[in-house]
Amino acid sequence: MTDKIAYERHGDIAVLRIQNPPVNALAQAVRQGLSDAMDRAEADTGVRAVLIVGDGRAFIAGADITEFGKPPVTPHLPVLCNRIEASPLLVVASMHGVSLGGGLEVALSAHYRIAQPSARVGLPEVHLGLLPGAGGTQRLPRLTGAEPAIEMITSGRHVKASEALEMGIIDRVTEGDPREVGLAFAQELLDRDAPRRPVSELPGAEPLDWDATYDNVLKKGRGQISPATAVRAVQAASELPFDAGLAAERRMFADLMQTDQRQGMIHAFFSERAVSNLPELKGIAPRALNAIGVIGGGTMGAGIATACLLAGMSVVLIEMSEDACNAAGKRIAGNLAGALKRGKISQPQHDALMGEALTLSQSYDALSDVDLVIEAVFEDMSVKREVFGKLDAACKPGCVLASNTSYLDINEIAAATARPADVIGLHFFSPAHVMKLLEVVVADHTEADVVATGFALGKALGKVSVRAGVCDGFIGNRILAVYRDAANHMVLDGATPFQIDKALVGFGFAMGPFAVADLAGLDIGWATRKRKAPHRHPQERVPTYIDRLCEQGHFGQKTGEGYYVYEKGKRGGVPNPKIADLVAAEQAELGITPRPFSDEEIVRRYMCAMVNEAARVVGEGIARRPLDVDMTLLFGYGFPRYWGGPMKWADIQGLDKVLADIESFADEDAWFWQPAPLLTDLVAQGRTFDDLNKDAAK
Ligand code: HSC
Repeated sequence: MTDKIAYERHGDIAVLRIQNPPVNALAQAVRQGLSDAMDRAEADTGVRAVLIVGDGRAFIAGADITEFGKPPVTPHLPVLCNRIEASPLLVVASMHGVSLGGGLEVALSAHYRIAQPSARVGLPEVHLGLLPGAGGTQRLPRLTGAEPAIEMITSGRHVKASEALEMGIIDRVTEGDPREVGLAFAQELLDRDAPRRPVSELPGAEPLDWDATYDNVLKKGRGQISPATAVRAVQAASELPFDAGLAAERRMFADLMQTDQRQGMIHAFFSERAVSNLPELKGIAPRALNAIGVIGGGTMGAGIATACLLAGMSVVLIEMSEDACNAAGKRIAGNLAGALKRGKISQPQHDALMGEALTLSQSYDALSDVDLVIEAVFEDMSVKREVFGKLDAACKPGCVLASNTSYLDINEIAAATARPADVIGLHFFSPAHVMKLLEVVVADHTEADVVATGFALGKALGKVSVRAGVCDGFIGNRILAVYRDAANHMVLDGATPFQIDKALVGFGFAMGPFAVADLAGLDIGWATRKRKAPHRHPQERVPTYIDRLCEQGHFGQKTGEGYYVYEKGKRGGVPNPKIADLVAAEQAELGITPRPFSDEEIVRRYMCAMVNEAARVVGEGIARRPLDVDMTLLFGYGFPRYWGGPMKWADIQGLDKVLADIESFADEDAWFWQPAPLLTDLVAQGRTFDDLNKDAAK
């Protein structure tokens, strides 16, 4: 027996305690240990029941994800589950913390299940590009019926113990030590001669309209294939005998294991955890974060204030006039009302947040006690510098002074204070109380504990925080500017904005770049074009046809017209017929003969532009690792999770192919398509972006 399972006797009951911290993942040694312990219990004279329980914070968090992609090692989990279920002994699982994926599958192989009230169960394999592969798609529908099982498996959601009880997944919910309540339940079952109750012997699930269910789930997944495949596995649980259903599940699991989507999603899982794990911050304590100041109460400032209030911090928000203070208060109240409606907070919590936790003031003196202040005023260097001068005078020593600028130089902002070591960029994404990404922008003089405080704030607010260096646009907006340019070039050369949007939605983005521009407001891009015009490289191609719309006051969704025309009360828009003429006029002026683009070429050019600029961002140290770029694009820019991020996408395509594409595009526009030195180097060395992630983890 391995040391991952502790075996003990308690009267007629053998207790198998899983000991594989931190979350009892089902690594090979755990599987082997469980299998051996079942053998031992069955050979142990007098044993009539087995209790499986997890030590530490969870029952079992699932199969060991680090083993995926490597050759499978015996005993395989499906075999172990069948072995547990087939035992002549009565098997009971006592669950606490999470029982996820293979963890729930082990529990479903037991004959009875008891759980703590705080326990959660789920089959989240679809979030890894997989489906439950150890009988979950066959056993769960036999307990819950097909529809609830499909909902649970295709969403991957965690189900609370009380709901799992109602659904028939568990038999009892009892508070107490998991070992003790499990023993009492097992003894009770023995005392009343309860029968073994293998789930596999229950009748198969009811029939559904499987094709319609499959189509619905596929559509909802926007190109993600694992949830739709899981529908077919549940179909097998309805139509086939248990063993044949299990074999079908196994085949589908093995097929999904070979997909790019599985690679991308597992990369996303580990990167999401690695992104805020910076070696340079090991052992560095963050500063206090009890009271937060926010300068500016527009959409962004109010969103940041809302996020901080919801995280239990007190907030002092500064605006310039009484009217502006009132407007900011209204925005925050609106945001908090949304949180109340969604059940995130209770009415008394809501009232407390709008009451003593929030101070609205016109005076910087109100900031004298805050621990960290975030400036979210107009994007103008002189305005920002003036604000930071005032913050320097008003805030206590040690207070962290942060700017929410999207692209301005944090070093220049820091220089407006006498304490540049306390200055940092904290770039939130709108709406700040909803969007998950936070770029923590580290300037030349930023102190390490100030960086640690930025990450601590991100964690407290439930954000994915990414370290970025100073440059125009930091990681995300800098890369965005370049792939947007690639899209604009394609419009000049003959693709329509609508075809481009459609092709990118087909790739997995929730929206294409032109629909996003309409949503953000075309005035933003217009202002940026004007700002950049004086410094523009003569070879840069910048279309101006959309400026004609802006000049007429059409700024996208908010005015009802942009690339698309929006009818009041209707979701989404229809292509604006004016665009074709505007583009044609510009093409004529520039002497361009439009050519057709395939959807595949559109995606390829867009992605190559993104990867090339991302490689520059990593090469220059603006992002420390390729995974930092991946997480920025995933959590701030709607990049499809199942590709893992642009760098992972590039690795999957093969960096040599990406480079070859860039070089071929350079035949038409050598200035725009200059290959990033890091990309050229990696191809020359036969290495990948993921190799750089691994180097950084050493
Ligand atoms: C599965 O079960 C497949 C099966 O259906 C079939 C298999 C059949 C195979 C057949 C072959 C023939 N593995 O998130 P945290 C690590 S798929 C390895 O920070 P929290 C995590 O990386 C699996 N490691 O903590 C981190 O490491 P670090 C289905 C795992 O409290 C540490 O644990 N299960 C791991 O915020 C702490 O994690 C899932 O998808 C795993 N399964 O959240 C569950 N799970 O410290 C995935 C965690 O070095 N896990 N780690 O950074 C989670 O959702 C969350 O981690 C928890 C804990 C909610 C468990």
